[in-house]
Amino acid sequence: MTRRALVTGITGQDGAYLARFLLEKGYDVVGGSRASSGRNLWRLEALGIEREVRIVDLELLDSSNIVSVIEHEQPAEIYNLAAQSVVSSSFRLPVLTGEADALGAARILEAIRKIDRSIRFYQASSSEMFGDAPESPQSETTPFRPRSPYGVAKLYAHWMTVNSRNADGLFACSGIVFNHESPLRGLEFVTRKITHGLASIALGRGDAVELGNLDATRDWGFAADYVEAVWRMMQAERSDDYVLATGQSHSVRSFCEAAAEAVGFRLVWRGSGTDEVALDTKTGRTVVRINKEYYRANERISLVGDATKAQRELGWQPRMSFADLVRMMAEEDLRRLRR
Ligand code: NAP
Ligand code: F7E
Repeated sequence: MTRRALVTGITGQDGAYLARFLLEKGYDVVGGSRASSGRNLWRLEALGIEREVRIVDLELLDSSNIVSVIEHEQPAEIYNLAAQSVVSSSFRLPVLTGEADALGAARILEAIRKIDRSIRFYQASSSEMFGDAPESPQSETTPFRPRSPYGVAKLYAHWMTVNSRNADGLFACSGIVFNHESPLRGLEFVTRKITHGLASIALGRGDAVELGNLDATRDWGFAADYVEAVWRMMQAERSDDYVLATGQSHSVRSFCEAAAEAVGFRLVWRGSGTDEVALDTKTGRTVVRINKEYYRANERISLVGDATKAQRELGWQPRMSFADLVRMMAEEDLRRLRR
C-alpha cells in the first residue's frame, strides 16, 4: 500500500524539497499549509510538483485543526517542518514564535498520542538551540544554550520530541539541523539576500546589498541534501536525534565574494566597521554596504556542526560543496531575473 506522509510547512524551502523526495520514493504526500498566509505555492511550482501533492489547511496554533487533519488523513509519517523560522523576527515576535515553534510541535505530538501512537514523527530542530555553545564543533552531546526566542522555542519542541520517545514510546526523531540553503530560500535569509541582490545589480537593477555582520560565520549546506537525511531518520529501526551539517563554516563576507564572482563581479573591500563597503573592481561600483539594522544582538558568531553520528548511523553525508551551492544560487537568481 502507498505510504502517506503529512508534511507541515510544505510551502517552505524544505517542505518543497522533502515533498519532491517523498514523491520520488512513491509516497502519497499531503502538505499542510496555512490558508491565512495566502498559500503561496511558488516553490512547489518551481519543482513542478504542485499538482502531485494534496494541500490541506493546517495551522500550528490550532489544536482542533491539527487533530482533525491527522484523524482524516491518517498519515504513517508526519514531518513537522512548519515554523516561524526567521531568527531576527523571533526577537520582535517571541510569543508567536513560541506558540508556533514550541507549542505547535507539542500539539502534534499530543494528537499522535491520542489518535494513533504508531505514527512516526520528525521534528525540524535547529542549530540555533546551541546558541552560546561551550564547544565547537557542536554535536548531539553539546549542551544547549539558546540565545534567541527562536532557539528557545525550538529547544522546547526538541525536548518534547525526546520525551515523547523516552516516556511515551513514540517514534519521534529530531534533526538538529545547521543552515541549509538553495535557490528556493526565502529572501529574508542572508544567502538568498546576497545572491538575489548581486544578481539584480549585475543586470542593471537594484542598489548595493545592505548587510549586517560580515564576519558572522555559518555552516551552510544544500537543502536538498538534508531532506534525504531527514527521511533516513524516519526509516531507522529506532528514533533518535541527529546533527545534520557540513562541518565547514564560512563567513558572510566569503559568501559575498563567491556570489559576486558567479555574477561577474570581482570584489575589493574598503573601509572598516560600519563604513566598510565592497566595490566591484571593474566598474568601481559599490555593491555591498553595511546597515546596522541587520546586526543581530546577542549573537554567537561561530556555529559549525559535527554530523559524524548521521554519517555513521544513517550513512548520510552532504554532497554539494559550498562553492557549488553559492554558484547555483547566484546563477538561478540571474536566470529568474532575466525572465
Ligand atoms: P521556511 O521556508 O520559512 O518555511 C516555513 C514553513 O512554515 C512555511 O511553509 C510556512 O507557511 C509554515 N508556517 C509558518 N508558521 C506556521 C503556522 N503557524 N502554522 C502552519 N504553518 C506555518 O523554513 P525552511 O527553511 O523550509 O525550514 C523548515 C523547518 O526547518 C523550519 O521548522 C525551520 O525552523 C527548520 N530549520 C531550518 C533550517 C534552515 O537552514 N533552512 C535550519 C534548521 C532548522 P506559510 O507559507 O504559510 O508562511
Ligand atoms: O543569518 C548574518 C546573521 O538569517 C545567517 C534559519 O533557517 O538557520 C537560519 O537562521 C547569518 C547570521 O540565518 C545579514 O547575523 C549578516 O549570523 O541567513 P540568516 P540564521 O539566523 O542562521 C538556522 C539554523 C535556522 O534554524 C533558522 O530557521 O548571517 N547576517 N547580515 C545577516 N542575516 C540576515 N538575515 N540578513 C543580513 O543582512
